[in-house]
Amino acid sequence: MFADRARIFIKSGKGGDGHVSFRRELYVPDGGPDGGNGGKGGDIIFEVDKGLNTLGDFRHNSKYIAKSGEEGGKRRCTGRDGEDLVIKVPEGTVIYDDESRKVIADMSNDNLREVILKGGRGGKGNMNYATSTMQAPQYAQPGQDAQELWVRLELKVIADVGLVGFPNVGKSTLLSRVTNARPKIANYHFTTLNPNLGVVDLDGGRGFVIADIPGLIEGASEGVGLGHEFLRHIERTKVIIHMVDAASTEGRDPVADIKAINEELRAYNPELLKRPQVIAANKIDAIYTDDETENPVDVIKKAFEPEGIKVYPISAVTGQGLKELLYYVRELLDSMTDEPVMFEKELDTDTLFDNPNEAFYVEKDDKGVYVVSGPRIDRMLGYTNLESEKGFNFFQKFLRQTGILKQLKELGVQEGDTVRVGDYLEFDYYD
Ligand SMILES: Nc1nc2c(ncn2[C@@H]2O[C@H](COP(=O)(O)OP(=O)(O)OP(=O)(O)O)[C@@H](O)[C@H]2O)c(=O)[nH]1
Ligand SMILES: [Mg+2]
Repeated sequence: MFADRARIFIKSGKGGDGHVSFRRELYVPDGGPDGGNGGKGGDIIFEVDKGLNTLGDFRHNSKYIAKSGEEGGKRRCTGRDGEDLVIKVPEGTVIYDDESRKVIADMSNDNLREVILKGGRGGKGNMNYATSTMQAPQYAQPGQDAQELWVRLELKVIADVGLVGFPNVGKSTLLSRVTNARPKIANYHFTTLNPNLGVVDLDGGRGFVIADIPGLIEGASEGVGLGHEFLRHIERTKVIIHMVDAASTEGRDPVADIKAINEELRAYNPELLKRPQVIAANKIDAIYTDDETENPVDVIKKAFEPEGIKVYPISAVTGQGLKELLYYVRELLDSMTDEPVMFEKELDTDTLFDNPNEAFYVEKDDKGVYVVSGPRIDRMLGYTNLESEKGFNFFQKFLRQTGILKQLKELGVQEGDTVRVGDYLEFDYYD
């Protein structure tokens, strides 16, 4: 079944707990602590599968949970890491946070694989906690919590050109005529129920992809007809072919139709109206005029060419005028950047799991080391990969936003002083 939207629950794996145990060997009295570390929980990873073209599978399964890390063992055994869960989606899938509706990731172009939720860090076993004063630590660190989130997936197909217009104006006929696609064509409204994609091959010019979507009608942006549901499929397109029945075979007024559809585009997303548009005045083979009536193509031209929108008279059935239309579309595409249209990340999931109510402490120990610790710090370290540039930037921002930097300064930190964050991370302080 074709589906271009889904709402699913995702959860990473919890970190395995650290273990508490002591060495017990024959002839070795008072063995030291040897409880191993817990394993890391599995990540939730989204990956593009170019063979997929629908989100239909998500209709059957809406919960995706990665494996937890295993508990550490005796004899310094580290628990096994939980397996990552890789969720395959079609190219062009945009992932939104369900609650805020912010974009988490756009799985298209170069972004073919992204970790969306990180598994919890494994807890440290008690082998890590022996000190000169504490020979038999009974404490091991618990594994870090999993992250969980409801997300919305929306497939926004990847096409250069979008084809819009009222039902029955001949959109699918054009697609079938100029591309390899074979969409359903019939003389009734809403023949097309799902978007169709087709590739145009042009002699002497680069080809491009056209998306044909179900017909729009007045009030579509409020849900009339098939609604504006399918407009998401032209959000990535760079040029819009606006098709109209110039012959008024159903008695409609082409100029009023074009205005009505543009109004729906604006209501859905004002950006759509900023895209270059070309009007395809279709069904010219069926236009009958006498001396009294003006040719409807001229009427359309008078109405829209002063606004800079070109009008191409065509017949999708006979093929008349198609070449000129397609070469003009190619020209428009060539005048624009090659940059693919992508949806920018608006929400870093890491920030969702930073809980400002959790405690943290900033203090100076007796050796002059500045120590930053507490549950909020442990949590942050668990989801931040300091080895990546992105993670490191996040870490710096975290230090600033939480007020940790300010507190360090108040305690008198100087350039070159040692700062320890959590149990293990140490660095020299530089402003
Ligand atoms: N005379 C004439 N008829 C056409 C032309 N183009 C399409 N038609 C007819 O118009 C009817 C509708 O064509 P479709 O291509 O299914 O229209 P559509 O815009 O995709 O319609 P929806 O999918 O319902 O929105 C069919 O009967 C076509 O044969 C044309 O250039 N001339
Ligand atoms: Mg159609």
